[in-house]
Amino acid sequence: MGIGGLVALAGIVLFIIFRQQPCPTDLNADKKTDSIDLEILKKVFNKKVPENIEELVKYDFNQDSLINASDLGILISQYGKKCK
Ligand SMILES: [Ca+2]
Ligand SMILES: [Ca+2]
Repeated sequence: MGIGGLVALAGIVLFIIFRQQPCPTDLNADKKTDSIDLEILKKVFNKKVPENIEELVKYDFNQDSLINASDLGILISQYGKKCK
């Protein structure tokens, strides 16, 4: 395979990765953001996110180390939307 083939292949791989990027607000991974995700966020609402705690990092959509109204707002902005 020549360099052109490699570049084409890399492009395809990147395209697939980009396409499969999950929605951060889809917390139960059912490909949409809805009331279930809202309930999940409620359980961790107002918690601080210590560094290196993977469990909580996924709820902190704007990565400000707090799970609060800002993150709720991001979830609401995606509410009812399907993941691509
Ligand atoms: Ca969901
Ligand atoms: Ca946050």
